[in-house]
Amino acid sequence: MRMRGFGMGLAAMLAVVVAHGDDKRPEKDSRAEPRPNGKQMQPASPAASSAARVREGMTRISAGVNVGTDPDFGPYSLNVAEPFHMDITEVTWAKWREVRDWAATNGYTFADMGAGKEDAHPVQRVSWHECVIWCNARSEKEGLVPCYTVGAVTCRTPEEGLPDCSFTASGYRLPTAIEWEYAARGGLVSKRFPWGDTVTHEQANYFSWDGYAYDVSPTRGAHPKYKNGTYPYTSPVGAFAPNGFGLYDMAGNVWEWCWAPKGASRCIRGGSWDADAGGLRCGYRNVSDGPNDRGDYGGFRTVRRAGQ
Ligand SMILES: [Ca+2]
Repeated sequence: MRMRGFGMGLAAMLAVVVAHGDDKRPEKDSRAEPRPNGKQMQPASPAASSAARVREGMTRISAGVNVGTDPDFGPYSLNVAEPFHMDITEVTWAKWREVRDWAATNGYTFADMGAGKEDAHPVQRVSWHECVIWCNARSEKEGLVPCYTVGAVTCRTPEEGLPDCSFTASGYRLPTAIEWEYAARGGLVSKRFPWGDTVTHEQANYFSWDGYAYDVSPTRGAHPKYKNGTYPYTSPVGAFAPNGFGLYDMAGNVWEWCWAPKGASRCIRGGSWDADAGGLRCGYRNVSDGPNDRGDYGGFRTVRRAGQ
């Protein structure tokens, strides 16, 4: 498993995962639960009735259940009880700076400036804690109610401690791991990737090698279209075909942080330009307990409660 850049804590975690086989899940989830009523998932699709309330750059993900058997991780059950809106792309470097610059004059602080190759490429080198704070800043900037609080006070700096999340607030937040995977699968059931069971450089920005039978790319190594520029070899967001929900880069480009409450393991999902095909799988969870871990390979996208 080729993954780098999220600090010693994550490196140690990964070492354990690799030692026991890279298909072992480091945390429990709802997999292997009985299939509710024996029903298959109802494919989600944009709801025309609420389309007007979906903000630019987001799409509506309908509530539903995706139940199946992953080729590598086995039985799973992803139950999304409430519809939500999700950024169709990773947060870009330009969007990150726009909100961060506003935040800097409105009571927010960040431990690091983050980074990005170009405006339309994803932001990278952002920690989980900074992404949470950025979500709050984006909410306030757009007149929405921030989701994250520390002691009932809006979280605006890393020094305030780990936040709680209000899932009923109107603002932006990180997706839960269940929401992220449900969205990544894009309505397909029991598939390894958002589009099917094999991967090539035609479908995603990642590091290809012959270590996995399902990596059938005729080109190997870093993506040939994006490795000739300057480091890092990210691609502009949305450079590959979207999945069935209209979401781009749910596999590859940059890893994406997911929400986790205090005491739970945080995870980043979907692989990156430097990760191999194993990291790109919908069911793979890359775990990091450090809220301030950061790497050149990690970014995020946001979600909102639907109907706000
Ligand atoms: Ca991604």
